[in-house]
Amino acid sequence: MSKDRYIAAKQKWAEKQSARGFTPRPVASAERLPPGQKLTAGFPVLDLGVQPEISPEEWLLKIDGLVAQPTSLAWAQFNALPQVDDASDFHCVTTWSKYDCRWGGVAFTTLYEQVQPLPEAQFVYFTSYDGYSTNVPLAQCLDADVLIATSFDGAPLAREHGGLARVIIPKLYAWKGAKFVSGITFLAEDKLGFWEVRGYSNTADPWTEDRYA
Ligand SMILES: Nc1nc2c(c(=O)[nH]1)N[C@H]1C(S)=C(S)[C@@H](COP(=O)(O)O)O[C@H]1N2
Ligand SMILES: [Mo]
Repeated sequence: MSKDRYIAAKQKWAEKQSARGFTPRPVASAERLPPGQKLTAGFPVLDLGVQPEISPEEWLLKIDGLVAQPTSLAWAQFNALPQVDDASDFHCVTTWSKYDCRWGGVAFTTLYEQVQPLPEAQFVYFTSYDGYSTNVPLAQCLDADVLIATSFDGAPLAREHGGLARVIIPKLYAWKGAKFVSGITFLAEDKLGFWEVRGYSNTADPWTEDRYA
């Protein structure tokens, strides 16, 4: 990411913070819609053809790999962690974008602090109840807008959109956010996920149309 883009992204984050509790400010679409994207009013569903039904009783989020305190969080334990809200834009590589998605859940950094990754941990590998996986450099997971979301628009996250819990990483194409998330593994070396081994870009920056490798 260029320095200018990095600064613009941070500035957008700061503006969002100051707008918390209010309707997000309208932003000119020329500055807001990444190149090659079209705005959608609806909310398309993309999955692998299965939407696993995991009850709150059986749901577990396993966090392991290069961490001092590996853990498996049950649904009640997960929901007892500090909760955050964030509104962000959502960009799918298939060229649709959705503005002002209001997510609620647990910040990635909260989990990070809990498991205490070792210094060697540089990459994160997410796994899901439907067999999906995706990978993201750890540094990109530590922005405050990266969430494990359990609500959308103030209601529990629908199963079709990844409930009980899904990962949201607003600055990357949406395939980098695992729906139905079941595991978070901290690694020293990068490990390609489901779409990354099938030719999707490993870096997935919507602003540079970094779609396919
Ligand atoms: N577990 C899982 N997560 C996934 C996917 C999937 O097939 N399985 N698809 C990805 C893709 S390509 C996109 S665009 C978004 C779609 O999220 P949505 O169905 O809520 O729009 O989820 C991402 N996360
Ligand atoms: Mo996608």
